[in-house]
Parts: sequence; structure tokens; C-alpha cells
Amino acid sequence: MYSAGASSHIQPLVSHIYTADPSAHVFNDRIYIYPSHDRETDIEDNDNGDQYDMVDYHVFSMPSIGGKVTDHGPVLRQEDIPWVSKQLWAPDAATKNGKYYLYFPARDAEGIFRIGVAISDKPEGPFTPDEEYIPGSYSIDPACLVDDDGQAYLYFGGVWGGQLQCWQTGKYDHAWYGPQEPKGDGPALLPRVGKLSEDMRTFVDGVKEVSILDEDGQLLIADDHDRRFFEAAWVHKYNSKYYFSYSTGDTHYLCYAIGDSPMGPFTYAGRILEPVEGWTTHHSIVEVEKRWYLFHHDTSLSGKNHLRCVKVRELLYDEEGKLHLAD
Ligand code: FUB
Repeated sequence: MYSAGASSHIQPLVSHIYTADPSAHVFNDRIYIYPSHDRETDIEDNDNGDQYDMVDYHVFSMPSIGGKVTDHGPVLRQEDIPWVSKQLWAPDAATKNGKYYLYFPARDAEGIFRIGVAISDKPEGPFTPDEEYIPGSYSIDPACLVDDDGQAYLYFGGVWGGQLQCWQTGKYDHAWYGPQEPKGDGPALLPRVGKLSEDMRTFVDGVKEVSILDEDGQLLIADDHDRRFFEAAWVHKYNSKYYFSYSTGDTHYLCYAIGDSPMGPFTYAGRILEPVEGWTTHHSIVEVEKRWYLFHHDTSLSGKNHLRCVKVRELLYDEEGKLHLAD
């Protein structure tokens, strides 16, 4: 009855506030979700995403899928982050050496998106932000993978409102500001990755591009809007392979690519989710008690692009390691 994208029949995880961009993790045998906290504004929808004008983060947790959800309240506020001017967008969290790190994008005093880090002793926060953004960071949608050897990687990037197109030369170029990107059969813009230092607060070796290849080993091209990277990077590991999943933005798919190294390259492997209600689509993939789940959002609670709600669905792997929605 429902397409692989339809999710209107699934209940939101919470409905007392609007939530989006869910990054889910299992820490200490409990599921923690780090979403954006959408709020009502008078800002009209535009392709730069100005209507996503969020000012704080809540953390949620639950003992199991379907279990009671606890809202741990505001754990980090814009007014407490010295370098931020506005727009607390999609966060992620990671743990290492007994500390918990919340990574978040926001605009700096010049209106340029950067990525910050805030630290806590507990997964539910509250989190204390560093005074400055991570040096060398830019654009949006950080996602952190701590690999089995303890090395942490921060993936990030988002096109149009996320400003990735302004960084094609490695320096910010305001001529590319706004909803635009390269066109034609040249390479599409690529997401970025940086290895994180032992203290999780800086990049150790700068920032690199993450290659996403087609079936012939060529970079996906700019005009391939059904498959090229737009935003919402997420990396998880399954059977020693690295799965890089992401949103295609203006074509509204969640896709994924598979590789042998956390630095890539990754080869395009298919779609995870068809378009849902609302313009954006953003997700995370997490293993809970030997089953795998997709956390994502749609706008079924409000009917408005900037007031989203988080949902969860089971994912299955086939024998080739390809991902499929369970229902
Ligand atoms: O929530 C604001 C932005 O919308 C996120 O950073 C994007 O991934 C999109 O979901």
C-alpha cells in the first residue's frame, strides 16, 4: 500500500516539539537521538533554507525501539556558543575516552556555516561548547564515525543553503552563495571528511574530498541529481564495509554507497528511501540488539517544510549487503 518513501502512517517518535535530522547511537546500552530542534518562525520558505532557524538542541533517549522516549531538554543553546550567529542545523554525537562530543553546524558572525563541538561527561548532556568553531571546518551536517581502531572521522558538507559550493577552491567564494551548484557532465560536488585528533576537537590532517563513484569507477557527475551528494552524510560499518549514505537534496532521495576505507572511495549502491513529505530528507542508520534501523524525518506532523518530525523504521540487508526497508 505504501511506497518505500511513504512514512505518513508511521508515528513520530515525539510530538510535543518538532524534531529533524536524527542522529541515533547506542551508548551504554541505551538509544540516544541527537536531532535538530525545529521551531516556528515567520521566515518564508526559500531554497537557501533560511526558514530552518533553530536556536537549541534537545537530546532524546529510549531503552529500546518502541520504548518510552525521554526528552532530556535543551542541552546546548545558541546564546551559550560564542562564535554562533544563527541556525543550529543537523548535529551528530560521538564518544571517546569516556567523553561525549556533540558536533553541530551553525553560521558564524560573517554568516558562513562552520562546525562546532561541545563536550559532556554524559551522553544526554548538557554540553559545553568550545569557544571557537573547529579550525578549518565549513558547511553543514557533521557525522562522526569512531572506527574500531579508535580513529575518529568527521564527515560533512551540504549544497545550496549549506554553502559547500562556495568552497570549491578550498577558500570561501561568496560568488557561489545561494541555491546553485556546478552543472554538466563534470564531477559533482563531493562531501568532505577530516580525521579527528585524539581529543576530538581538531582535524589532524586537514579536510579531504570523499569520492562517490558510479558502477564504472567514475565520479558521479554534476547533472546526476538522482544520485549525486547534496547533504546529510552518515557513515556506518557492516561486515567490515563502510556505508556512506546521504540525501540527494532537490530529488529527495536517501542513497548510499559502499567502500573499503572510511576515507573512501565509495561506490554508489542504491536508494534507501524514496521522497517523504516535505522538502528535506535526512537520516541515520544504527544497529540495536543485532537489528538495524533507519531514523529519518518527514513533515507529517505539521505539513510545513521547516517543522519536521523524527520516525524510525527497520532496515534489512540482503546477501550482497544491499539495504532494504523492512516494511
Ligand atoms: O535542518 C536543517 C537542514 O535541513 C539540515 O542541515 C539538512 O540536512 C536538512 O535536513
